[in-house]
Amino acid sequence: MTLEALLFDVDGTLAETEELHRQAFNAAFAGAGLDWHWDREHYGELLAVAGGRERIAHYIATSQPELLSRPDLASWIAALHADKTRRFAALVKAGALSLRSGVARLLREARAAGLRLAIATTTSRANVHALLEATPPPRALNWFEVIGTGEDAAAKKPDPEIYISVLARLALEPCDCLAIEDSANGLRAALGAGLLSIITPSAYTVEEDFSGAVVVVSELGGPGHPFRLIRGTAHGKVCVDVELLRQWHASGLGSD
Ligand code: XBP
Ligand code: MG
Repeated sequence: MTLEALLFDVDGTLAETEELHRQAFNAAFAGAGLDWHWDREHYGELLAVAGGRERIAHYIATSQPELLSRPDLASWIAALHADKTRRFAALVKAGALSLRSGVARLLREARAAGLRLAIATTTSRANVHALLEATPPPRALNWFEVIGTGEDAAAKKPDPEIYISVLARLALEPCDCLAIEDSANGLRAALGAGLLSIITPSAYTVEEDFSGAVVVVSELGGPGHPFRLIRGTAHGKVCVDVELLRQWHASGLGSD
C-alpha cells in the first residue's frame, strides 16, 4: 500500500486554537448580555463535546437548564455561535495565531513529494479559511484538495462521519492515508473510519488516552526543533518528514 494522502485535523493540530476559541466564546456570551464565563478548567471539560454549537447546547443542558424551555433555543444557540465564529475569525485575522511547529514545513514537503492534502475538522469553514489565510505559507488554503468542516457532518467527532466523507471526496481508501490529530475524540473518529493516526497532543489534550495511534510525538518539529517521542518508534528521526510518515504508514499497516 502506498501513502497517498494526509488528512489534517485543525484545532490543536494545525494550530493551538482552543484558547482563542475560549476567548471568542466568552466574548460572544458577554456581547449577548450573558454572565457566563468559561475558565480554562471548565473549558477543558467542555472540550469533551466537539463542535461549538454542541458545546453551548451541552453547557445549557448541564448548567443553565432554565433556558431549555425557550421555544427558539436551537436558533438562539445558532445565533450565539455565529457571533462566536465572527469574533474568532476577527482575532485570527488580527494575527492571534500561528501554525504549530513543523506544520508549514511538512505541508510544503508533502506537496513537493506529491502527497494529496485534506482537512477533516469539526470547526466551522470560516475558521479554517481565517486560519489558513492569516498564517504562512501564503495561499496554503488551496493546497488542500478537500476541506471537510463542521458544516459537512451531522455528527461531530468522535463520530467518524467527517473522515468517511473526506475519504469519499478524495476517492481514497483509508489504508491509502494517514490522519494527523491532537485529541482522543479526533483519534476515535479517525479509527472509526479505518484510518491510521499520528498524534501531536495539544495544550488541552496532553493527558488524553491515545491508545490506537501509530505514534504520539510532541510536535511535527523541524531542524533545531526536535520532537519528543511520547509513544511508538521514531526510526532514528527527530522531526516528522515524508519519509518517516511513509515508515509509520507501512508499520501501521503491518507491512514494514
Ligand atoms: C475542535 C473543536 C471545535 C472548536 C470550536 O475540533 O471541538 O469545536 O473547539 O470550533 P477539531 P467551533 O480539533 O476537530 O478541529 O466553535 O467552530 O465548532
Ligand atoms: Mg483537534
